[in-house]
Amino acid sequence: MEFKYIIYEKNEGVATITLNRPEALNAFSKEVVEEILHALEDVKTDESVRVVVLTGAGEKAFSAGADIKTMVGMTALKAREMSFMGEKLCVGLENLEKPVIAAINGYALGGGLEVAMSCDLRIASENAKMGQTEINIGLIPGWGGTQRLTRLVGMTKAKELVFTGRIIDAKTAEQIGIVNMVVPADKFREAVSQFAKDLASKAPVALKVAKALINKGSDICLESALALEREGFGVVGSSEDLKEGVSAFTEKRKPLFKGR
Ligand code: CO8
Repeated sequence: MEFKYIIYEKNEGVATITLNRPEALNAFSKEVVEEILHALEDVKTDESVRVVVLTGAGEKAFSAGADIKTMVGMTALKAREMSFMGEKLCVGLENLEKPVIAAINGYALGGGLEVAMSCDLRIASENAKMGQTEINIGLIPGWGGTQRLTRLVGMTKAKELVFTGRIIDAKTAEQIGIVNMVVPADKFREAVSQFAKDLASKAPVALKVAKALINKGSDICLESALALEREGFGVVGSSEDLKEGVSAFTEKRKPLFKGR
C-alpha cells in the first residue's frame, strides 16, 4: 500500500510510523487511521520488526487529536463511527505483540494524547504539551481517554485534566505518570532511536508475554492476574530466547535473541 498521510520506515529492528499531516498538526482523519492500521499489519508479520515508534512529522505536534474539521454537522451515528475508528487504532496498538513507543514531539491533544496513551511507553520532548482538550469544543475523550488516563494517573488528576481541558507541559506529564521520560528537544530523535534500538535487542518472546500480562493483569483481580503470570512464565521459560540468554550469560557474551 502506498502511504499518503504517514511515513512508514524500518531500520535495525525498529519500525517508525510518522503521522505526516504537519499542516493540520498531524490530526487523525479516517485515512490516517486506516494507513496506520495497514502499517501495523506489516509490523505483525515482519519478524525483523521488534519495536514500533509512533511519532509526528514537524516540530510542532505529535498530533492535535481527531480532525475537528470533519466534525461539522456530525450526527450521533457519525460520532459513534469516529469513536469506533479511534478505538480500533488504540486497541490495535495495545494488543500488538511488540512494544510501541509514542515519541511525543510538541502537542499531543485530545485523540492525540489518547493514541499516545495506548502505546506502551511515552518519551516526550521537553517542548511537548499534552491535554484532554475535548471539553473546550463541547466534547469528551472518545478514544479511551476517560479510561486510560485514569489508569495512568488516578481519578483525581484524570478528572482535573478531562474537566478543565488544561494543557500541561512535558515535565508535569512526567511527574504525574503520563510519560516515562522527558528529553531535551535537540537530542529528542536521537534519544528515541537509541531507546528503541536498545529495546529491539531484548528477548521478543519475553517482551510479548510481559506486555500481555501487564495489560490484561491490570483489569482483573490479583489472584487471576498472578495465575496468568504463572502461565506466561511457563511459556517464556520454555523459549529458545531463554536458552540463548542463559548461554550468553555463562559464555560472557551479548545474547542474540530470535523471538522463538
Ligand atoms: N483537527 C483539524 N485541524 C487541526 C486540528 C485538529 N484537531 N488542530 C489544529 N488543526 C489545524 C488548524 O485548523 C490549522 O489549520 P489552518 O491553518 O488550515 O487553519 C493548523 O492545524 C495549525 O493550527 P493552529 O493555527 O490552530 O496552530 P496554533 O499554534 O495557533 O494552535 C493548537 C495550536 C493549540 C494545538 C490549536 O491548533 C488547537 O487547539 N487545536 C485543537 C486541539 C484539540 O482540541 N484537539 C482535540 C480534538 S477532539 C478529539 O481529539 C476527540 C477524540 C475522540 C473523538 C471521538 C469521536 C467524536
